[in-house]
Amino acid sequence: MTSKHAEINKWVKEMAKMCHPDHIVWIDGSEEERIRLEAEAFRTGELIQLNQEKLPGCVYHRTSPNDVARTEHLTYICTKKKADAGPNNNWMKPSEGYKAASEIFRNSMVGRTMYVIPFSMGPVGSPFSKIGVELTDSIYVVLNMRIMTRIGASVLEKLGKDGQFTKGLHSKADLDVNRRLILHFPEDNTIWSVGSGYGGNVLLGKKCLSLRLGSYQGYKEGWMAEHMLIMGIEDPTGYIGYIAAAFPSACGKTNLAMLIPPEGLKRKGYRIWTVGDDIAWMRIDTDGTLWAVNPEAGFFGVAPGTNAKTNPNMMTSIQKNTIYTNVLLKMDGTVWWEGGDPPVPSEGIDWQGRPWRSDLKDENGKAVLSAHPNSRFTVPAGQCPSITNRFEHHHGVPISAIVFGGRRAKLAPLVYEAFTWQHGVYVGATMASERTAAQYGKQGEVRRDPMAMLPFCGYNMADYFKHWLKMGKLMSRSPKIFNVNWFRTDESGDFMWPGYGENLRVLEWIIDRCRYKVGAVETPIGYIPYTGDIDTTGLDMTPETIDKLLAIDKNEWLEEIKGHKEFFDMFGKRMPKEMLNEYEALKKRLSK
Ligand code: GTP
Ligand code: SPV
Ligand code: MN
Repeated sequence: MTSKHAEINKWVKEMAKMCHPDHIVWIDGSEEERIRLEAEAFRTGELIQLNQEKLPGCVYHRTSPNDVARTEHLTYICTKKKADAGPNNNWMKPSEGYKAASEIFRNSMVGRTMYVIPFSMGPVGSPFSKIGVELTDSIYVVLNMRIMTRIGASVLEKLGKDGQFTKGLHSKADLDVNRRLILHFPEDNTIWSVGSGYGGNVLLGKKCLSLRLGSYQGYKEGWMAEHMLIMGIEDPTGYIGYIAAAFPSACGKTNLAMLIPPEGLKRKGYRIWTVGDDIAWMRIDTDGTLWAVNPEAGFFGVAPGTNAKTNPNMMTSIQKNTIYTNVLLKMDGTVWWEGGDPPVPSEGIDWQGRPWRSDLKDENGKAVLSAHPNSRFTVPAGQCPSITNRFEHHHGVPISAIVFGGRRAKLAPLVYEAFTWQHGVYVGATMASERTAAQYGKQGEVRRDPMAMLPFCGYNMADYFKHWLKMGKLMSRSPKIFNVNWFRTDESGDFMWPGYGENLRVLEWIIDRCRYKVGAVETPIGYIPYTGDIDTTGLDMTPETIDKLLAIDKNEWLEEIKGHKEFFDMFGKRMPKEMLNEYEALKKRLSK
């Protein structure tokens, strides 16, 4: 089979000439096709079928042990000019990138099948959607793309004879970390990923297209591609306020997006609607306000820590039609992970395929993990009980508040509100968070991660800040901007805030601020709540603890902002002067 689209046909032929697959299969997205591909993957061991009585439609996959998270040091932006990629990205010249990767792609698919996956980010045919075609030698990738995006015949139909599309090429090659490259060519609308089989590296619609190429296109075309969840908060009057929130990888987006209100707030009449858990595309609509869509069709969520208490909606979602990656495989053909629902299984096969027992200790006497800390599940968004009925709507939802946040054991208060849009951009631009298992590198180390986009901004971040400032000016009414921190710890290192569903108590304040229903205390870093304005009904928490959660230590902040300046200085003259002005103003407020 080929398509009606001459450019696609020609490109598939060229890529096949380089990779040399035995067969080429065009993916149509049908149920029959899913069953056929799964059966083949069961035969080869690429997938294991799970207990179909307990987990109908669910399958299991292990990645190679050296291939369990995004590899940012092997991820490149290939633009003609180095300065266009910026100091925030690894850079290669496009010609060098193509050359280095071709050497790994060459003959990488001998003995394998190349699957051609036409996919749409956003509903097929919606004016705000983007189409891509991913070529891959992995059935696991095909089946994940089937859940995470809209794939198949309808997408090709939409492209017609000459529609625009992103060219994505992926091969597992030999899964050698020394022969792995994740390359983006924004100027060619092309992605080449080789040598990996891990989600964020290989599901090219997600981080590669929707964020790295997307952010670049948004900059050129006047919209925004962000690493944000989108959720609706329905208040007791039936009004739904929508927020978009950017937290770095594994910092709580999925959990927040589908939280279940704590008893007291539920009784008040609060209800949550999930729009997205990882990516937001936002644009200014004809009414002059900011609207957001989730371009994805599924969730690729972190397993550890997910249980019926922390995230009941997700536990309900993942009982069927789910792909589990790098979790514990139990003897009864079901799955488990650290922080999963009790009871802890006594034995199973761990994420590396080794026998595991709950009393197993490593050489240092520490419990051996059954699941990798970045183990994940892939699940259709439609299975989430709180999914919004606006999911397929091309307008998406109007955004009242933008929320930034990260993991900060110290310093950052539970919540604060920026004074203005420009100040809010500064708050986002100076975000920092402790590194998590979602990326390689030293865990727990605090690093700057502006707008949670450091690994995903496909162009010079100074230009990205400029773009944010400009978008604010173009809006007739811009969302208010907030910062939250669920991860502040006390003297003994325990989280002071209960988190998860209880986070709604903070969102209630945020929405009330957006509707001018509640006052606030002015501090040097922004507005914070009056202690009594955070509803703690039913929480075992004293006003003193709330005060501690909201405390701002001027000296610690003066120390912190030295890092802001250092970060900005990396961008030299390209850094917008508004950001430097905000820095000076903050310094002055803190020194008073
Ligand atoms: P990516 O998919 O990597 O972009 O991550 P994410 O931001 O969607 O993170 P996710 O919601 O999956 O949470 C990651 C980890 O943080 C999980 O282990 C959660 O259990 C934990 N977590 C989420 N929300 C909270 C919270 O409010 N408090 C605490 N203490 N932990 C949380
Ligand atoms: C993240 O790391 O931010 C994720 C998972 O959402 S991945 O798709 O692997 O990037
Ligand atoms: Mn993410």
